[in-house]
Amino acid sequence: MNSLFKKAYEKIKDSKNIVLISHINPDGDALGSSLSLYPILKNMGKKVTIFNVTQSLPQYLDFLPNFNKVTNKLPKNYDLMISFDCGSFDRLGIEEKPPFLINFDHHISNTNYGDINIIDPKAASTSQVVYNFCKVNNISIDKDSATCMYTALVTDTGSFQYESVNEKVFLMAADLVSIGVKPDFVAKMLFQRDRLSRLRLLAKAYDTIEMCCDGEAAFVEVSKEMMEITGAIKEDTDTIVNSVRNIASVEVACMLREDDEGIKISLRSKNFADVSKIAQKYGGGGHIRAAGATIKGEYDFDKVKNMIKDDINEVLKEKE
Ligand SMILES: [Mn+2]
Repeated sequence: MNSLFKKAYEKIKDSKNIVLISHINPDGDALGSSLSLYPILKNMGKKVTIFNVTQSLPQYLDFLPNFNKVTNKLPKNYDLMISFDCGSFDRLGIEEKPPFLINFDHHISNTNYGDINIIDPKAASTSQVVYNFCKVNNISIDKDSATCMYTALVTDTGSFQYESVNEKVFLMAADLVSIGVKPDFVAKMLFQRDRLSRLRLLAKAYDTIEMCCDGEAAFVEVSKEMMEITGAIKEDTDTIVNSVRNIASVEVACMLREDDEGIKISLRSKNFADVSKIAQKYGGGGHIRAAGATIKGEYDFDKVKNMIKDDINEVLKEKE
């Protein structure tokens, strides 16, 4: 890993015009880790574009330093692209292969689509991979970068609750706080700026919770109609599946959401089930405890539930 970090740094030093890119519909880790490198590369005198193909970026992340510099226009001439938190090339949402690509990620399912692939599935967030990259290369991290890295860490660990959280995660967080990150500020920005439309949507969605597999699994639905009635937006659906996973007896939670392409399934598990297996079966991906896929074609909620129920039963057998 250290030699890859050094190789990547040499490539960055040799480049002039750099594009930082993260996956479509970015989360806190995708945007946070890409934004964290921006001040560092600017300091090195590079021309930097922060690109994301998504039309409307998640508002809850608008406090991240340099958030307003994210653009969905790719520059014509650039010599290096660096991708963050993106498991496969198609999730970047660009057509042409970049001249050179460095791929920073922590998804075990990463397809190694870059010229340099720095994938650490043990990392709690991609921002931890970027942090390690900085440490190995003695790159100093300023407060803006630290705030982005910290936010990415908080969001990707469910506020330091997941199994990925270990001593290294807290040491990184402590180091970032010593640089000037204010954890209460980040927490207020992330969790205390809720929208009424989101709460209204939660009420409707929770009403659809259906238990199955002897209480070890649960489904929850989000229809287009619910979204319209409540005025909710897509990011309002983000935490629903986690809340369903939080039911005491539940090992696997599955949210089904209607969108233009079909029915999107989001899966979570608590202790042992590998839900990435289910997501992969339907062309998606993710982590052992959090994964997703889109089921295209003529499906309704009940059809998808019946299909997924068998898959859930399979992964529930993994116990012991
Ligand atoms: Mn991530």
